[in-house]
Amino acid sequence: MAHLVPLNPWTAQVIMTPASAPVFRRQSTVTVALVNAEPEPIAIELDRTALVIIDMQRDFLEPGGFGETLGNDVSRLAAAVEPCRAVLDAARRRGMLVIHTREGHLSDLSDAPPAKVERGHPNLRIGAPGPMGRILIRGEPGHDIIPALSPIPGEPIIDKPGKGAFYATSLGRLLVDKGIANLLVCGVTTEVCVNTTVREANDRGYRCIVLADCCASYFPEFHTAGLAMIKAQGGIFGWVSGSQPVITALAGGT
Ligand code: C5J
Repeated sequence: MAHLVPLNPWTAQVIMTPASAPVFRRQSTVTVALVNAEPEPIAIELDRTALVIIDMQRDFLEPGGFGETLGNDVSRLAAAVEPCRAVLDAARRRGMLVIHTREGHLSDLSDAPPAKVERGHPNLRIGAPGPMGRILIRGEPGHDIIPALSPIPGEPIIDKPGKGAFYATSLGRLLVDKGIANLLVCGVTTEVCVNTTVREANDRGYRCIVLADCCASYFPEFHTAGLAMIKAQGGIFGWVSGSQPVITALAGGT
């Protein structure tokens, strides 16, 4: 069903996609989609939106990596992979900027603060040898993004030494250069690197939409709380949606 609704400054053209997600077009080439989210739906300019996939690395999702050395059940993160892949496919179809991040350190640990390295069992610390190479070290097999979500040529990969993707990286510059205003955020873990990145992005003025089923935690209660903290108080750090509303929004207006 298509309606003509006068929207100022948008044009009168409103297209209802099959899933009833309205897509508004402005007279320029800007396309705006309404994403169903909490605490409320949010309209985003798709051309000014990037998908950011946080740390979907073997070190966090597979046995023998950093996550497991910290005593976690890594199988808890598996549920996020398929929804994340579906959103990644939709973003690629749309031609949207897709950014992958990886947490990890230089092989000489010069970018790893002792306060971070010293935690955990001495034989299993960052830089120690493990079944997927040295733990959380760039270039080692465990540092790779899992095959299901492998970056393709042209998709930036941000290597970060911290939990937040802005700290000591080129992410901020990249987003400014690409004119990005909104971030669709997926990845692991919800309460650590996803939350830290969203908070950093929020302070820098980005609208962040976190896709709940595309994120996961070793602690289900932290996943729930992590999302609740983002969307509380009128969306104090951002919005929370899911893979399906975002896939619908990305499919609209083509
Ligand atoms: C953690 C991350 N949990 N990517 N890193 O240490 O969330």
